[in-house]
Amino acid sequence: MLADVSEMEDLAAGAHGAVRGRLVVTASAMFGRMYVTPIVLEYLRRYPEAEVECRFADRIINLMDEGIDVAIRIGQLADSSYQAIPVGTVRRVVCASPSYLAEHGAPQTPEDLRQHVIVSSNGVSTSPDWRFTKGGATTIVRVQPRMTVMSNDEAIIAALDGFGITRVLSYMVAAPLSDGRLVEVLHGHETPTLPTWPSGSCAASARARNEGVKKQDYSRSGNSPLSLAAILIIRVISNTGDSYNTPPGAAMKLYYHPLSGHSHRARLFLSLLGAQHELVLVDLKKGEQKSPELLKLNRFGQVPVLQDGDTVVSDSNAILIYLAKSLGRSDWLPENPAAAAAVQRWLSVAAGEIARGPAAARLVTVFGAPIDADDAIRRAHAILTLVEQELATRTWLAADQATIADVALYSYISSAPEGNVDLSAYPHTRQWLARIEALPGFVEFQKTAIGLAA
Ligand SMILES: N[C@@H](CCC(=O)N[C@@H](CS)C(=O)NCC(=O)O)C(=O)O
Repeated sequence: MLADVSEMEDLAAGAHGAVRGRLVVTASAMFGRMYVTPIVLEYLRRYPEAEVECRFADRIINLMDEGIDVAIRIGQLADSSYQAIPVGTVRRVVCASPSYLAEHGAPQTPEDLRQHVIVSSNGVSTSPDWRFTKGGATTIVRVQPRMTVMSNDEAIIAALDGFGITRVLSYMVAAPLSDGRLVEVLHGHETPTLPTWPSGSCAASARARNEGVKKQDYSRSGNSPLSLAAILIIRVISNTGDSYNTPPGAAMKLYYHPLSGHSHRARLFLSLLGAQHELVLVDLKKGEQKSPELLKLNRFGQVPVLQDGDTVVSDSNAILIYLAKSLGRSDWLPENPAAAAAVQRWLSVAAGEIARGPAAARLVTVFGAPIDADDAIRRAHAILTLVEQELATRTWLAADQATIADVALYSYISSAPEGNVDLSAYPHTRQWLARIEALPGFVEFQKTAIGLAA
């Protein structure tokens, strides 16, 4: 694939000719910054006599009038004098932070948006009408924004801050959606997709002639608008296609709740693996885990549930096993019988002593569960004493490196103080928690200021 890309780039740039002259490139502000700038920099480094002017802005630019040679356009094209190749689609995404959703609940229907705090970005559209389709039917909701901003960056900052719900384009929030800082809402209510096109102008060759570049040189040089457009097309597809162009439903989905430690266990592992996934919020307070849709996925009526294409896996430890096996990560789940047994030993502890100890104690304080708190706290200290003894002589629970055993125990031990389980007598365990938190890709378990954590 890489060889193909390089060959096509050579072809596009005219492998044997000098590449010189100036090209004017336009794209929307965020797309330009995220995807086009790195490619332009590489192009300029590769061809020292080429110049590129980048005009990245969230406004309608008339390509002819403003002398644009190469444009990356998202949306329908009007200019027929430009040669354009669609490279994919982006979606509008309605999203909010887990903290906003924990406080306000998630909208279930587009109409529910009227009861929510809306942050509207004029960067995506100035219309107050948000359009959704479900089963062929279109719903248009007129939103009443509490905050209106000019650019998408500001809308995303407000959403990340937990202020409200916003609507932006999928590529703009691909990273916070995949690492869980934002969560998409209104699944099943699709927003219209928009095509993405890089295009090159034929008019640019006339302009190049006016600037004294001989046509012959120009065509030999390879520095035609189409050459950069071709490179952009190739790179946009090969480098970034997945991050903004993933069709809805293609990524793994984790049905979860931000205050569920079992959900965090699965989410933490997805993040440590760097596995692309979508988080689907299941509102436990509203009992959504018992809805027919969720019961179809997991008849136990609980989160987390992982959906990977046709494969559905419920139970947090089962999800850890599935991910490690399906992604071939024997570093996290060793193949060797004794090492695999050592990992399983701790998965059993996670589903047994940990669930009945620190997890149960926290259920009392965070969810008001009718459980004997003293008994749960006593059980928590019993297992923490064993874990502490184990970690006094080793860095990780089951092997010389972190394994899914460590992932399985992390969430409920780190949040134990929320259930009035004091961790101060367990220094080795606290150092182990810090080691997990320092792992690349670590994602925090949402804290609740309750119990000893208040
Ligand atoms: N063994 C399951 C336990 C999952 C579990 O207890 N999930 C809780 C949230 S932490 C849940 O969905 N509770 C809601 C219910 O049972 O109705 C696992 O490891 O995933």
